[in-house]
Amino acid sequence: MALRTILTVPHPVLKQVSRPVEGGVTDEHRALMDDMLETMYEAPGVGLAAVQIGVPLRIIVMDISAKEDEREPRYFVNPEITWKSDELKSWEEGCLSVPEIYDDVERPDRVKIRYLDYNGKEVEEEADGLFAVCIQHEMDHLEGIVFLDHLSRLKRESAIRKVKKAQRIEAL
Ligand code: K1U
Ligand code: ZN
Repeated sequence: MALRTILTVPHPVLKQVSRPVEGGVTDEHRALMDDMLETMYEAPGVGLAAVQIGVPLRIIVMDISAKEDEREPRYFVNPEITWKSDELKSWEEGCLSVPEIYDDVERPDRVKIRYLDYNGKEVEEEADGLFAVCIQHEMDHLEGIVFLDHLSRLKRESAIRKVKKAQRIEAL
């Protein structure tokens, strides 16, 4: 396993639409998911899309258990949302590609999803709470969308300026 670099806004790769995994989940995809998970835990974060480490494939890893000693990693290959609740909920979101910036985003409260797991098995399940927020946030990444795109232009531009400034200071 290896730690990968997480791209930050406004990196152009974060705007790419990720391509589906074709021909099933292979050892190569599993090695990528292992690296993604290690990178996510180290950051630390609760989710990560492959495009955030510069690989525009429809793969997401997640662990919303919030217990360091009892990890519950989850893997989503080619995820699809098959149903969204009409009820919306606002949640304060963060993003490893937009460090130190948090803001409220309104999304469907519950969603049903279909995906392939780590072993390539098809799974269908319903997500609510942080799981619903996180899977929708990560699936946005697969479409080249970051949570800032749900905010006003003023907030988005201010956030990007802050991230760029922090990077300039870090590089000194
Ligand atoms: O960059 C990402 O896509 C990951 C992001 C996922 C997310 C979190 C909260 C709401 C929506 C989406 C993060 O993990 S941000 C960091 C974070 O939430 C966290 C960090 C340490 C402990 C617990 C949470
Ligand atoms: Zn994110």
